[in-house]
Amino acid sequence: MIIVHHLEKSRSQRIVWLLEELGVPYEIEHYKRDPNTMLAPESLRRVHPLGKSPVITDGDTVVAESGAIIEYLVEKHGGGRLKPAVDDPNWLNYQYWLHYAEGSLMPLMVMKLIFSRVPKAPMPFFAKPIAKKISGGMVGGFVQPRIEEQLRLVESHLASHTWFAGEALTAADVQMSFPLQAAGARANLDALPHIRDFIQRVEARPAYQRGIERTGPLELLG
Ligand SMILES: N[C@@H](CCC(=O)N[C@@H](CS)C(=O)NCC(=O)O)C(=O)O
Repeated sequence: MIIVHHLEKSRSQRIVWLLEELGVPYEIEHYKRDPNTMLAPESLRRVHPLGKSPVITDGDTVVAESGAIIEYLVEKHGGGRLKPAVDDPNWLNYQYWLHYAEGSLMPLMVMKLIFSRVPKAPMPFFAKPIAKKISGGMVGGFVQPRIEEQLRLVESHLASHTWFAGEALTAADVQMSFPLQAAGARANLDALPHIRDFIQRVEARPAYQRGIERTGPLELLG
């Protein structure tokens, strides 16, 4: 039996969605973040040494890293579904977006989250304005313009593709869903209507809804 080790407020939600799309039986082990540090609990390190979510176990096999988990599930349990064949014109799009989500977009989004938390950390009162200035400068001068550039690329791709790899849902959409949902929760998407529509299409899928029933609604770190 596949077990999804699901950390609250995390990107493991999409693995549950993928399993629902594939119709593969699974169980969920729930983990709570430390309320002060927001880090995963130590118990997750007993599953995989990095203690990050998502991680799945399939019998004695442990698979960590969203992209690797998605490829594992699609290859082992997909029976050719949710992935274009290598000679399909959409295969390269599939590969690109599957890797892009965690390789390019998520690191910038995590960077923004971390910098925006710096001024909230405990520190002497006189250090706060300095911390605010440095972290604000990093977000405004470096991170945010790059996130916006990335989102413009995604928007222009979705303007001419229903799903990331063409007209049919693939696992690349599953991988891309989390950063776009996170972007949508933190910014107004009026200027990015194709991203907004993509998120709506994802969240309307019966398989996505079934996943949410088992994990609870998608919540994000503030
Ligand atoms: N690139 C990894 C990132 C994993 C990751 O950082 N997960 C976060 C949750 S969204 C986590 O476990 N954070 C808790 C911690 O670092 O203690 C993946 O996609 O699997």
